[in-house]
Amino acid sequence: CSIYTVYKSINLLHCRCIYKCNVLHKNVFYIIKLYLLTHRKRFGKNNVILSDIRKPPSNVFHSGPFIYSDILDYKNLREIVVNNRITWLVHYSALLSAVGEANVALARAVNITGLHNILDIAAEHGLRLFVPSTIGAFGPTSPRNPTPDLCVQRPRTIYGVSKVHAELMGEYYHHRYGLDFRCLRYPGIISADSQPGGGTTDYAVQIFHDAVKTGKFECNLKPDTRLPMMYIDDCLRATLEVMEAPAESLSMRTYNINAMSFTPEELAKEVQKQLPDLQVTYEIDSVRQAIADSWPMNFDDSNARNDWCWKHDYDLPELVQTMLNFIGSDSR
Ligand code: AKB
Repeated sequence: CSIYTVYKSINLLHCRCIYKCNVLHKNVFYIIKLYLLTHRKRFGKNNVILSDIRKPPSNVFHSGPFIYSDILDYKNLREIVVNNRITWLVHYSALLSAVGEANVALARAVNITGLHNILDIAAEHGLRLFVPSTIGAFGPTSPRNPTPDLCVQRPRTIYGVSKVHAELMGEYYHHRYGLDFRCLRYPGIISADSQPGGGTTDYAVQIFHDAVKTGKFECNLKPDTRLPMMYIDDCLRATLEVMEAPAESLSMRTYNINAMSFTPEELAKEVQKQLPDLQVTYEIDSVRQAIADSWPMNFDDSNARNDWCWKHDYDLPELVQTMLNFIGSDSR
C-alpha cells in the first residue's frame, strides 16, 4: 500500500511531500517513485517526503526525505501531516484488481479503511487530496465503447468497488466539508523500469520485458481484449496538471483520462515491427479475462480535455519505441 503526500506553501514555490508505498505492487510503486521524483524536481527535493512501511530502493531513499508510515495507522498519519505541515496528499494505496481478488480482506482494509483514514486526515487538516481511480471502477453493465465519465458503475472486483467508493466518498467530502478532492480514472499504466504486479493490464508491461529477454511472450488475456492504456509519462503529467488546475476550471471532481486503446494482438504486432522474431502465445487466465471483459474498451476523456486541456503525448508506436529503448538499454 502506498501513500504519497505533498506539502506545499500557498504560492506553490515550496512544497513538501510524503510518499509511502508497498513494493509488493511494483507498478504502483513505480508510478509513485516517478511521481515523487517529478515532484521533487518541480518543488524541491526537501519539500517532498516519501514514506512507506518498507525500505525504498536506495536511489529513491537518497533522492530526498523518507519516513515510515502505515496507511492503517491514523495517529501516525496525523503526526506526519502535523509535524511536516503537509498541505497536499496524494494517496496511491491500493491492491490492484487481480491481486485484490486473491486477498479480498487485505484489499478491503487497504483500499477502503486506508481511504477513510486519508479522507479524515485531509478534511481535518485542509489538505488538497488526490486519489487515483481506474477503468476498473466500471463493470459489465457500464457502456464499454466508449465509457463516459458519468454512467452506471457496478464493478465486480473488490478493487473496482473500493474505487467507486473512493470516488463517491471524495466527492461527498468535497460537497459536505469543502475538501479539495481531485481524482483521475487511470487506464492501464505502462512503465519500463519495474516488473508488473497484480493488475489485469499487466500483460502490456510484461510483453516488453519478455520480448527483450527471451523473445517469447505468453499472454494471459485473449488476443482481441481491448483495453484503454497510457504511458507513464502521460499519467504523471496528467496527475500534476489536475492537481495544479484552478478549482474554477474543474466542472467535476473525478475525470476519465485516456491516451490509446489496444488489444494484445495489436500490441504484439507493433512490438514485432521492432522485434520480428517475437513469438506470442495465449494461455488465458480466467480471472483476469473476466475482469478485462467487464472493463471499458475505449475511455471517453473529453471532459478532461475540455476542462483542463488534457492532451496525451504517447500513442501506440511511440509507447512501443520508448519501452523497447528503455528495456533494451537496461538489459545490455
Ligand atoms: C489493474 O489492471 O488492476 C490496474 C488498473 C487498470 O487499474 N492496472
